[in-house]
Amino acid sequence: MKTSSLVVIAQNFLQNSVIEQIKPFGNGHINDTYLVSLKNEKEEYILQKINTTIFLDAEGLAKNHLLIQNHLKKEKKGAIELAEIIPDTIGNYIFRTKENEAWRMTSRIKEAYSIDLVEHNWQATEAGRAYGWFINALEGIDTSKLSEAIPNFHKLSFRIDQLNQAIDENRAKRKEDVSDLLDFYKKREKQLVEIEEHVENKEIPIRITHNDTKINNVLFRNTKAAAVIDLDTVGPGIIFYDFGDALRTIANKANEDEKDISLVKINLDAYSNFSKGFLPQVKKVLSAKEKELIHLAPILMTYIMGIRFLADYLNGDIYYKIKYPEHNLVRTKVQMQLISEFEANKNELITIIHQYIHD
Ligand code: ADP
Ligand code: GN1
Ligand code: MG
Repeated sequence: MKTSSLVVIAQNFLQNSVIEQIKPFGNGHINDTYLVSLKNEKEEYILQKINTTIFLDAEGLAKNHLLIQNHLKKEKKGAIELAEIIPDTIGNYIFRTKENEAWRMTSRIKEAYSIDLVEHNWQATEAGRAYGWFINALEGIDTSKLSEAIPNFHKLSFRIDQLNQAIDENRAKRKEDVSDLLDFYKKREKQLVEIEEHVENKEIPIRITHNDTKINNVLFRNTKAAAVIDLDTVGPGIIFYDFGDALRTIANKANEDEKDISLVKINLDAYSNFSKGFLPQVKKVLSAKEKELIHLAPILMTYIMGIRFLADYLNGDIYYKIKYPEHNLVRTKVQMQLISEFEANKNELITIIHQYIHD
């Protein structure tokens, strides 16, 4: 994108400021994110082009953001920040260009940074504290006012249907490369889909959850979690989604897209430290069924992401941003290996979790 047109777009939100620089920022897979700095002003801003093939209702996202922002202002303890959404000149929270692109601006969380890999135990504990705080803080929000950005987002049976469709269509003619992966995922399908039955019969309750708790959606300041960002998917969900998806990136010693699969190893210390930060905050609300099955949450979420990357590879890379043709294949292989690691350490992981959910 040309900087000149970015400046024009940014100026719609910051009419009284002189823009000094706009540069690409962060490692998100969905939206286009830019950091905006100003002349003679310390405040910085985040400008994002919303991916409207994925998020069909950008204005709905902004409404959700405002609702969450206003609700959390009342929540004092924990002091985890959110990025404030900023209106444009005429008071809209989404600026539409002539081409109907959807842009939004938020405040940059001051002196904060994100990480893609956990290197210190405190990072895992702090991420757990932040995401656990977030779930508690969302309690009491009027759910009828919160629109579901992507329906069935973490519904496994829906994701399996999408994978099956991708296999049938074989659009990118890649099916033959992935038969081992398909066997691996097929074998685990039944046990994980059973979790849905417990949701349907309400043994596992629906709450408001973040639904995209990878490690780079927590921002740190010095050695503390400062903010939870990327609120696009906040909506109805189960605690397993947030606990599990966070551990998918936190308890992996390698990156989500590590090409050397031998480096994909479980980080037990990070698993334990995240659990220590997260579980004590939610244990009082966990049902008996949740306590019984929560150790499956990291496998469930790693599985869901694994088959989503795989389906996207089969579809010819139409959903996630990729940097090279095999990127989604690498990502799904990493998820597969991490699931094997979780399985191989099952008893130890259950022991860790029990330590934090039982008195
Ligand atoms: P995506 O949906 O594409 O993942 P995010 O909203 O997560 O987009 O933003 C991508 C990255 O940009 C984040 O991982 C983070 O590093 C950075 N970022 C986004 N918003 C902020 C913010 N308000 N303050 C500081 N950094 C941010
Ligand atoms: C996407 O937006 P980002 O990069 O934080 C995806 C998540 C996946 C993640 C995998 C809306 O998250 O569901 O877990 O990539 N978000 C959407 O890295 O699909
Ligand atoms: Mg993100």
